[in-house]
Amino acid sequence: MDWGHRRLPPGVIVTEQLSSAYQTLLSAIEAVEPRIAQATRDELTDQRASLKLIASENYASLPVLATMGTWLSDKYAEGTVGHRFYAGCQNVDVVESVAAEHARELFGAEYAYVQPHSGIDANLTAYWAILAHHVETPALAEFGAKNVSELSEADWETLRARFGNQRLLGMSLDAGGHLTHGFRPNVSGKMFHQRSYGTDPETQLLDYDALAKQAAEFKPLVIVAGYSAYPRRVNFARMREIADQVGAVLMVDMAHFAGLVAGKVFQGEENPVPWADVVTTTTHKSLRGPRGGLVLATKDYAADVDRGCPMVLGGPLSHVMAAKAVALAEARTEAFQDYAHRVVDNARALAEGLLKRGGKLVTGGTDNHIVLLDVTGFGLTGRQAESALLDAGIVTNRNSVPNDPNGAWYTSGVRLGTPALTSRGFTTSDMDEVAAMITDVLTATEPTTTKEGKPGKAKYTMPENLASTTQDRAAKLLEMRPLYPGLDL
Ligand code: DSN
Repeated sequence: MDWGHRRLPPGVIVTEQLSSAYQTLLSAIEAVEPRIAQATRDELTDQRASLKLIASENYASLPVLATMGTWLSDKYAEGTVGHRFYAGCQNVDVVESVAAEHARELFGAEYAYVQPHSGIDANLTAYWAILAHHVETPALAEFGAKNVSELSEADWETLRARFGNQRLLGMSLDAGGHLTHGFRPNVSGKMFHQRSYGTDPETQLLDYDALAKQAAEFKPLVIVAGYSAYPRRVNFARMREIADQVGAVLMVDMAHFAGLVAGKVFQGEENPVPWADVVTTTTHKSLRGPRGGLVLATKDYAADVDRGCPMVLGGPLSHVMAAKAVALAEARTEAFQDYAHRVVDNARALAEGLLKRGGKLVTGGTDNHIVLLDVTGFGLTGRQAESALLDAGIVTNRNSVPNDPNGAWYTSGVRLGTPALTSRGFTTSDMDEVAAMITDVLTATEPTTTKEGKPGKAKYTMPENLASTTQDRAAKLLEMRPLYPGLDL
């Protein structure tokens, strides 16, 4: 059946049979707990009716979603393929092997571990694998023990102190790094002595020479590359060189841009896999898979990564590993490569649309899937801009900009991303209209003033009808690019 969406990635197009299968499933849920069936239907309605610009979100295909809803969920399978702590894991072994095979072949990795339940879990697995490799294994040899249970109390205390003395260098939060890259509110900041690298104060771009200098002074065990809100590509060959100069492990968190690596937009020095020791990712962002994580590693780290469950992970989610396999199979197609390239074209079009209307962008533009709009030029905080846009049917998230004067709660920016709208089939000219809508809303939004007469940080006013007229503009675009066309719920 031709839905007029041949350029969408595979799996988005539904058949009538799949549509009636979903209707039947929702009726079965309704019979048990109607509020959950209703919330599930309402979520589809809301997702269909809003312009989703959250850079970390996407729409998984229906085969990916359907794969999560099975009895694979009912099996415990702690351990690894062929080496489980429970009996009867033969089918989970198939699921995990197929998912890992797709991950290795898609990304050209020596080893893939598909069990992490989320990005944080993937990073925790990676950190403990690195600590096991570089701290625990040498200590066991030194103390003449095969594993930690053989250590004397004194040797165990020595090892624990060594774990606590390791250093990590990651990108700062306001430059676009992630909480799990060593920040104190996250366990990674409690495990490691941490320092952050930022961006150049003028260009807001990564300054590799400054980073090399900082690494030489700090001498970290781990350098973490990767970002959640940096709108540019990273040269991982240069990151490798910096890590090698100080004997550090290079870990890359590609959660945001895994789809652009899979889709062969990021190649050569922009593809982290050939350069890093360990690469982590989520599977649900630009990769368009189920909510989850995975770790890629060189052969050297494979045995250490395999200890993720039960060291830091609970029993693997077999139904989600199955859905990862389906999503990774989709990502190995030419259609997915086309999708990934359109994600970047759309981000560039969104950036150009904002710039030509006077918007100020962190780094002056984008060359990945993220656009970081500095909203101070509109006289707003990120929080006000996020809320005003949401009123108008445009879903974004507020985000710090480098050296943000408004702090991490109010912020000075909104982060925009194109993976989700590109999955719906949005084109570059659609993105120009989205840029116009964002500019119109933010230009007309005013901060309310404090008692002292200064602009406040949280509240705002919008002209009457602006929200509804913008929602109408959004509806025109969204009707042309339906979500799950043919899914009649
Ligand atoms: N929450 C994700 C994001 O929005 O980028 C990162 O974990």
